[in-house]
Amino acid sequence: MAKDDVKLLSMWASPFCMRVKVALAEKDIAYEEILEENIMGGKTELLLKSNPVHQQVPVLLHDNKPICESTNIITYIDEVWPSKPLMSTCAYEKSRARFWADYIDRKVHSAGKAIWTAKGEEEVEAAKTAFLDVLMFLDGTLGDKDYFNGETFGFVDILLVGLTSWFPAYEKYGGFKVEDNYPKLAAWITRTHARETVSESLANPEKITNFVGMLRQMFGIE
Ligand SMILES: N[C@@H](CCC(=O)N[C@@H](CS)C(=O)NCC(=O)O)C(=O)O
Repeated sequence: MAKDDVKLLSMWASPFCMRVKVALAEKDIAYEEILEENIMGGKTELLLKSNPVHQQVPVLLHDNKPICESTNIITYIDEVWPSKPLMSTCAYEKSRARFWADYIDRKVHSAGKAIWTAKGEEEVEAAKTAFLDVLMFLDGTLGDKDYFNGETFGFVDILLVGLTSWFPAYEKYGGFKVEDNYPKLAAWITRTHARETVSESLANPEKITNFVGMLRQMFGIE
């Protein structure tokens, strides 16, 4: 059988790209990463052609066929390369995983962005409280388990772990620590970041925090 041709249109600081990279690493799929150098100032023809609707990374190109939207991409990866499944086969467990995937996708990145784009103490405080409220439900559903799926690192863990690469920036600009509020979730972050598939896929947190500082300057926040 011919080898799969897998490419990932990506951007180094994108938490959505990082989660796809974790999924590819978990499945041990070889791929070529094609970095968009200037996602804000000029997108490549390849990206515009591959994702004309949203014009965003990540895009997975599998044998030149584009697959867009990170959660959709990870679902696709799990279907096409079924060994080491990321999702349970139980319908109820699957529905729970999809529920939390949707919650993470709707809430986490936008609540985090509200922190670093907030202006003035009051706005920062409100954004911080709202972000911690979002984490409260994740901490609650994780409970005493090692991973969201139970004993094995899976779909929900992968969706969230990419986004955690920006948490140090939220903590810096929101003036809080996840571990002071949700030690179990903080322990999950430490546990998941220790996995090779994660550590090799996530960008350096300091570099991301500096990048966020640069965005704040660009947006006239500081
Ligand atoms: N819902 C999308 C979000 C992707 C996204 O926000 N990508 C950003 C980089 S983090 C992007 O391409 N931004 C450029 C733009 O929106 O023009 C997903 O899950 O893939």
